[in-house]
Amino acid sequence: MSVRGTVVKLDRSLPLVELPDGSQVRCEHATELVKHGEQRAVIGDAVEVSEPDAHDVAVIQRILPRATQLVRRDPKERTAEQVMAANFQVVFVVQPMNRLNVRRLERELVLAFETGARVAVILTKADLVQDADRARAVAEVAALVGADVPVLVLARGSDEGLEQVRAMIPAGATAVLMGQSGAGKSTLINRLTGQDVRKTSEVRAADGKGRHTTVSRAIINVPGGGRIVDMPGVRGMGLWDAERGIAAAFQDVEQLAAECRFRDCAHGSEPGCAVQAAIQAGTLSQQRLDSYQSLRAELHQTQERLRQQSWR
Ligand SMILES: Nc1nc2c(ncn2[C@@H]2O[C@H](COP(=O)(O)OP(=O)(O)O)[C@@H](O)[C@H]2O)c(=O)[nH]1
Ligand SMILES: [Mg+2]
Ligand SMILES: [Zn+2]
Repeated sequence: MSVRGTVVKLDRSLPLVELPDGSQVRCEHATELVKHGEQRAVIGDAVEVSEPDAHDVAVIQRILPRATQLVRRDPKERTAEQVMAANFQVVFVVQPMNRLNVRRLERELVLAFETGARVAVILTKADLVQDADRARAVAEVAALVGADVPVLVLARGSDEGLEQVRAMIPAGATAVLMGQSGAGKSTLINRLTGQDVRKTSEVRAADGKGRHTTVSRAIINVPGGGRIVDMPGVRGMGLWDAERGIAAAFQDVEQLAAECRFRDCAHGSEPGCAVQAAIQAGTLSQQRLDSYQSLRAELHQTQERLRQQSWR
């Protein structure tokens, strides 16, 4: 006998799986799953588990196909992917407005778009910047993400933005929070739940980074709404399979590139390069082209390593 469940918590001990009756059980992986190349359940996975044993531990027999997944390159291994979360409908990319990092945002957007889920950007800490800087940051990000991606703003001491976040996580939906430590992810979850369900940490003044207080990944219920996943400890965000993500995050560049005279234009000094023409005209920044090309190069490198590995 087995039952369906959802992985709702991952920490240093066994995955916690929520069963249809609402109870939760610690689970081990069936040896068949782990034997052939580390098939482990991730947060959000739908799984089939056996009845718990006398020690209240059940066994994950099967991981069901994932509707969506967030994947990065395994930071410890150059040619392995790492799935970080599964079966969510929304990805929130969170950045603090007082330390907006556009290059990082571009990378996060590639990873977010690659999932195929809806994407929104949340700019936190609006209370820490002047109104003019705030308007500039929102405009800059809105231009970067395009019209289809909402840009929401959060500030301490104000409820603005919070309802918009809530509206994107209706009952039945699951959202994933992506963003550097210190960005305000745990704070947002606490505000959504009205409880201190996640530990927050002071950021270091020097670099604005938070200490990693939370090590567990968990799905948290939003009262009156859906669920949200806090993903702490995400330092490296290397690209794995990200063709679609890059295409979505850099639509502007790719649209221009489609108009270059040569199909394989490197957007350098080729004649008839629409990308260079846009840079000359000031409608595309050199920095954005640089990001695009370096993310593509990173992806290419990963694919190349994978090819070499499978050759051996
Ligand atoms: N001023 C201000 N501080 C914030 C805001 N959101 C989060 N913080 C602070 O930023 C620090 C890091 O927040 P935390 O939620 O732990 O970030 P996380 O690492 O992304 O989970 C904490 O000291 C929070 O109190 C905000 O909107 N305004
Ligand atoms: Mg946190
Ligand atoms: Zn070109």
